[in-house]
Amino acid sequence: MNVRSCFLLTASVLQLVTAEWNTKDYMKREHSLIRPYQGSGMIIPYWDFTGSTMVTSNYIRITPDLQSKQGAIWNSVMCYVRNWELQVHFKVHGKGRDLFGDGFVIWYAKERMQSGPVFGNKDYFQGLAIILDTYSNHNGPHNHQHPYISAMVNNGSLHYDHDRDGTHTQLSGCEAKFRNLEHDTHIAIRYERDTLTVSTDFANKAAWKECFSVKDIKLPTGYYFGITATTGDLSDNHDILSIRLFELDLPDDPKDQEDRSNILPSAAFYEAPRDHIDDPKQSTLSRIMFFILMLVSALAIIACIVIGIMWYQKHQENSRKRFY
Ligand SMILES: [Ca+2]
Repeated sequence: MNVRSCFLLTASVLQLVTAEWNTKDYMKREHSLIRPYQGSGMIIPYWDFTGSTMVTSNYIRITPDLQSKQGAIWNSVMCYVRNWELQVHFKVHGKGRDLFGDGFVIWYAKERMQSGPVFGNKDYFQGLAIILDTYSNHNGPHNHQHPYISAMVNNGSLHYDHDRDGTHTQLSGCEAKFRNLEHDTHIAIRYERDTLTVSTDFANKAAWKECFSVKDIKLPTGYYFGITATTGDLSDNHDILSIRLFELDLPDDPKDQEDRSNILPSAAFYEAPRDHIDDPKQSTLSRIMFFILMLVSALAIIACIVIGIMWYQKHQENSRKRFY
């Protein structure tokens, strides 16, 4: 047994001892990505990659630490697991000490391999996005620091607003310093009986810390897992070391039998307070109403003054007539 295999064995024993998740949870190989990544040649079983993505024997680099890069890796098998936990081992690192970006997103989406403006994926997507945003685009008053982890559920009608860092469409979020760390960084996305819980292990403690939890999230079955990342003027290496999907071992519940293949993704609760963008029609309408009201008031005041002056002049004339 060489040093490396001894280390790996120790690491897996440690993982078994320290793991918080149910050991009966079953890892689904067809939705997971673990070393060695490659099958024969450049093919990764069950996964496709695009853009700047580069596969090495130790990690999958979605973007290098260079400007204007965009990459993606997508699972090629639709997921029909109803209650699951996705664990991603990643590393975001780069030369930049104060300036870096843009971040990466872990997706559970209807459509795959469609590049676009949302961290390398299409906008108006259908599904769930767990956004690990390292760069703050928001110039207005901040309610959080970056890097920031947030969740967005979209039925295809919502736009991800980069200029506001998606704050008005986020379900919840937490600040998280996961960049340029020496130790391993992990994130767990758990979807159990319509509750979405995001936890992190960034403190090198081999224990999960809850970032946020949101109830009443309805996600269809038959979507794809994927990870996309982008760099712009600022950059970072966005590396993925492993992706593990576990089917949760839960007590039987008849609700799990309900057909979820044709529903639209939905969320019952959105985060408050958050930055709102008013509906432009309403805003224009209220501005017009306000203007009309002001105009009517001004006209009424002018009319009163004119009538007053006329009455005064008439009164003066009458007085003069009386005296002369
Ligand atoms: Ca951002």
